[in-house]
Amino acid sequence: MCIIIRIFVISILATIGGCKDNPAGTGTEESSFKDILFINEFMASNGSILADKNGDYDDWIELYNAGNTDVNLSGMYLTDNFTISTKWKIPDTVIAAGSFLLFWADNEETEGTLHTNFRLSASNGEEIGLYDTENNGILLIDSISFNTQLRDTSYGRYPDGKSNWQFFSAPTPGNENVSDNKEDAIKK
Ligand SMILES: [Ca+2]
Ligand SMILES: [Ca+2]
Ligand SMILES: [Ca+2]
Repeated sequence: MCIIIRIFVISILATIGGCKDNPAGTGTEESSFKDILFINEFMASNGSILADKNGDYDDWIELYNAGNTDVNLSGMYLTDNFTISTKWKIPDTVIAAGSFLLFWADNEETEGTLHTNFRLSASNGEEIGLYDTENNGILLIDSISFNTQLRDTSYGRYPDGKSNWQFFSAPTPGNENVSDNKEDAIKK
C-alpha cells in the first residue's frame, strides 16, 4: 500500500515538474498551424511563367491552407535564412480555407504587401521558412531546403500539403499543384 502511494506521489511530482520545465513559448512546442499551413510550391528562376503587377518575372512562394478555416497570416514570418526567422513579417493577409496564396520573393517591398524583402537563389539553392507570430513564440510552421533550381520549373509538394516534393515543368502559382507525371495520378 505504502509503495502504491509513494508511486502516486512521485508521478504527481513528475507531472508538476514537467509543467515547470515547459513554460509557454519555449521548449519543444509546435505551432498550432503546423500541418495546416504549408510552403506548397516555389520558383527561384522565373523566366516566363508569371509576372507580378509590375511586369517582373520574379521569384515566388506559394502557401497552402490545408485547414477548414480561414487563417490570418498577419505577423507570421517568411525567411530565406533559418537563422533569421523574423526576416520578413507578413502583413494583414488572410489565406482562405483550402486555398493558396502567392508571395513575390523579389526584394521589392514597395511593389505591394505580398512582396518580401528577399529573393530565392536558383544557382546555389537556399531555404524557405514559415514561422508563427511573436505572440505564438515564432515557432516553426513549415520549411524547405532546396538545391539548384531550373529556369521556369517550380518545386513543390505533390499532392498539395503532403511530404513529397518534386519539380513541376508546368508550375501552378496560386492554384493546386498538378503533376505532369502520369504515375502521380495514382498517388493522389
Ligand atoms: Ca517585382
Ligand atoms: Ca535569398
Ligand atoms: Ca501550386
